[in-house]
Amino acid sequence: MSVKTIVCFLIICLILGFNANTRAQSSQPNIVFIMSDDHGYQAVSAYGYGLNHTPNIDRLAAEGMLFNNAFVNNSLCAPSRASIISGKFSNKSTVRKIGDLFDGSQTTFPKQLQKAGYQTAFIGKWHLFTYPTGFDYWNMLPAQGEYYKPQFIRDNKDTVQLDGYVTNLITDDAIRWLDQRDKNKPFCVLVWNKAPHRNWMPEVKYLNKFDSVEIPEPPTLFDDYATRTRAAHEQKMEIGKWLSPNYDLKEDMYPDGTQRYDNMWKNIFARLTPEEQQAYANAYNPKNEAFRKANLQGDDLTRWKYQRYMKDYLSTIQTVDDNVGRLLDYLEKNHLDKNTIVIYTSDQGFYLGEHGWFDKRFMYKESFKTPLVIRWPGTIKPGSVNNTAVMNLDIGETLIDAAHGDVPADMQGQSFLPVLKGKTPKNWRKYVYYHYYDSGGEHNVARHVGVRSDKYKLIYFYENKEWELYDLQKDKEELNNVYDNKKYAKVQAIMKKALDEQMKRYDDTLD
Ligand code: SGN
Ligand code: CA
Repeated sequence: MSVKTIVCFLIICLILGFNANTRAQSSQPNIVFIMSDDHGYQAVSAYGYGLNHTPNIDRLAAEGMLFNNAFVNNSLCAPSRASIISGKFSNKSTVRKIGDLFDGSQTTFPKQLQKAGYQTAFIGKWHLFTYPTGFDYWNMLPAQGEYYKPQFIRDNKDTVQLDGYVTNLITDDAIRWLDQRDKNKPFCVLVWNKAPHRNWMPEVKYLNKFDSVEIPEPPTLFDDYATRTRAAHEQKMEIGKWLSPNYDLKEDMYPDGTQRYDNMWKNIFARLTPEEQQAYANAYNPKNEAFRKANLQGDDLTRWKYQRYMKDYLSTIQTVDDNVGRLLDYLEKNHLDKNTIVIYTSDQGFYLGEHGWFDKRFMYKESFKTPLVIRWPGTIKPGSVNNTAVMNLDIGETLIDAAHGDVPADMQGQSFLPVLKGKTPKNWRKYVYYHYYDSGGEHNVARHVGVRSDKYKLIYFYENKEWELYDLQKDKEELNNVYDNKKYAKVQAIMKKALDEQMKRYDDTLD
């Protein structure tokens, strides 16, 4: 063989090898899907609200795409999760309300990824009341899970209780699984946090994180719901009225246990080690002492509660962000970052004092819209900001699409892979359909359906037979209900027709 032949042969090998490599690199990306519980977009600093600083989630946004219009179909934990996993609206996902049993025999996106050759894992808060299916490995929190010394149910159904703080433990296990996975297969790992869900228990190191700052109040903290229908007046989620002194606001580390929330707090506090309890007492007692002395009343008291609520809530997010950073570092150190899609989102948005509220459930923007940030080097242009109306139930189809798997016919979302590539398809949805089914109960939010277009939002509280219509361009805070306003007669008719069409399309009814 001449030298020339050998050189040619080597070059051909190199080209073939390079091609095989790039094929392997780009054809089936790995997936790290991080989701938190009740993380409002206002508390992701990349969204620009100035409440806190989340450098690691922001890094994903800087290197990937931030979605300004990501919505959920039903702003409650279990229903949203069921829709994400199954790619279906609540009437088809089998979970309309918390406590409904998720039918794990249905088609789901993790199962489709498995069929496409992926190894899949689930770690963290599941909350679907049947065991996960479609995962090669799972390790879930029972029900809502606990912040401190949490129990986990492993995929062999054993329950173990671990010392430590839940957000760190979930990521520890995700990293452990990543380390021992089959390195010849693409992977998809769901890392689903409990934080920042109520009752907002910060990690000890962040107990004093926001002591010296004043969290800016939203302009609607003292909303009077002037133009709204009954539902907004009758809810039970006002910060001033419905947050409990100990369980929520940590006003007393050692309550006497006579109230329901006292007992809940006592049980939770008992999970902390003596050192952690001492750290909590040290952090809160002086502030609580000053609070008692001030003897605040009325709006001043609400303002204080807002500060306490927000500081605890934001502190729990600090640990979430740290753990996003740990996962990103892991990917980089293991040379996985280039060929891995990383998603950060929440099961729904959350009220951070807007309209005077905590919690979610309503189709108003703070709980309807959810944070969504996706990084995928080589496919998503770094620093992209996207305004396409995407939904929680699109994520699964998008991932199947990215993995070259088969999208099952019964999934009802739309793959937004083209959007990630910078092009929104012409036939993209014009309306986002919403249905909240869980009436009464803890926060007393009436059932409602609705549609949102780029310009308007129509909501029908069907238990009350009352309608609301918002002009989203003129009324960004959705404060002025223009339903039955003559000027909007045409819009009203169009939106009502759209609602009918959406209900028919998704085979949904008002029951
Ligand atoms: C618990 C909370 C509620 C919350 C629901 C649903 N109360 O019941 O405030 O709305 O979870 O949250 S608590 O007193 O038990 O903390 S969800 O994220 O699971 O939908
Ligand atoms: Ca939730």
